[in-house]
Amino acid sequence: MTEDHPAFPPGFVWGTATSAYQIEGAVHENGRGPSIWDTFCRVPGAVAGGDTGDVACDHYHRFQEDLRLLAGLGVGAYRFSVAWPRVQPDGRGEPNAAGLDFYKRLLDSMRDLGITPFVTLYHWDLPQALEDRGGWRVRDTAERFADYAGIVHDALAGWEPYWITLNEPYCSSITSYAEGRHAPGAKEGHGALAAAHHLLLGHGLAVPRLRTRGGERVGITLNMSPAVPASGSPQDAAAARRQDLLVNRQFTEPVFGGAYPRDMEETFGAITDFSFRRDGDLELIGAPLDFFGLNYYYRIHAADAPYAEPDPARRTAFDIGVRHVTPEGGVISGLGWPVEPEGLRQTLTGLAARHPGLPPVYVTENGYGEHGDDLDDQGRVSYLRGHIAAVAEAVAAGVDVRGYFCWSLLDNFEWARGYAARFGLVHVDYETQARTPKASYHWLRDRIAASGTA
Ligand code: IFM
Repeated sequence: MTEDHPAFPPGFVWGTATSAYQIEGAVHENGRGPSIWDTFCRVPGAVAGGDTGDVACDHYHRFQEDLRLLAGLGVGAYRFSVAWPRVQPDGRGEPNAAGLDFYKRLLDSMRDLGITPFVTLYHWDLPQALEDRGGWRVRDTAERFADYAGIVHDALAGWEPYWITLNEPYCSSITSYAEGRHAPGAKEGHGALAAAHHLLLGHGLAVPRLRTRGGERVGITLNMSPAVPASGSPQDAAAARRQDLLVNRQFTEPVFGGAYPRDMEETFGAITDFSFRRDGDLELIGAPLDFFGLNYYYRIHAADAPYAEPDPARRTAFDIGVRHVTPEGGVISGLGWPVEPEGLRQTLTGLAARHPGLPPVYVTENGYGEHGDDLDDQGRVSYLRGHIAAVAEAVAAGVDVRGYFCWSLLDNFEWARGYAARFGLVHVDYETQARTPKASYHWLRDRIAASGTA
């Protein structure tokens, strides 16, 4: 085993990941309804450059070309998401057959190429009609999500995908309903924590709908950022623990431990009475899964800081008295994120130690963001090299990691950062929609070929 070619078990899956709103475009085609992101993109100042997902990478019309790029990379799997507003334009009721057809065509082509689908059911594009009725703040949305999951399962199960219920519920609750940076742009305390709970409940209600045939593989994807105290002070240690609760444990503990962490009350008790929790919810949320999807990008170096809102009862759920500190002397990505592959190994080994019943893990996202059009993206190559080595170290330490998906196949709509931030292995010229593989594409292709896992 060399640094460049650390060992992976036979059958280890290599893939790339994307999501519907970030690449598809075609927002008005074949009966698709509006999502909260269509609405949010129209709010002045919400998205850099006033960008929208209206056209994005035009993947809806160019998916065959994109699948050829995937095949050229030599991956065995592709993770994409289904757009709920294509399937149920109002988020409820009869399915829109034309919306489902797109995914059937995509899956047919993937089958021809021998690429295994990992299908995410919710990657943040909530139908606007459901937001108008309260969005994830209300319990009904969890029920609607389970219905939608059942519809997609019945339509697409024949292609035998791996099912991922949610992508990063932290972002679709805290970033979206507390921090206000993502759609629908709310800044709330109780509402954001209710959203987090209802997302997890939606996951729990969806799992049995995805297991009607037997043999299905069902999981969830959480984003995790280990929280490191910025100094040796007890104040910073406490800040790191609050940060860890907000981003990580609020989600991992109910899913893998069947209970919310005890410090939820202490940290959030002033902004919510947790009345959105009901008997039986945790049994649903904590039901066994077939795999866990981990998205890892960076560690958070947390320092104790004054709360933005002095009145505890008026705080948002994001306001936990923590300041994120950039570590001195370290490598920083083009988006200002610390590049610390050790954090990925730490997350994997830590999870396995804390949850002995942890199912097999797939790293369902990991990637490097930057600005600009550089095709010789050596920063990304270096990031991928380090993080893939970190996965190999976790495997060597005994963690059952079965796959690695790079975010992302293509440059795409990076949410509030718009198109200026690029994560792709393949460059997209948004004027012409020309795709050009970057140095990282060629590096990863060679890395996969050298792994001997196919
Ligand atoms: O682009 C996002 C993706 O949608 C979810 N995970 C993080 C990526 C990079 O920010």
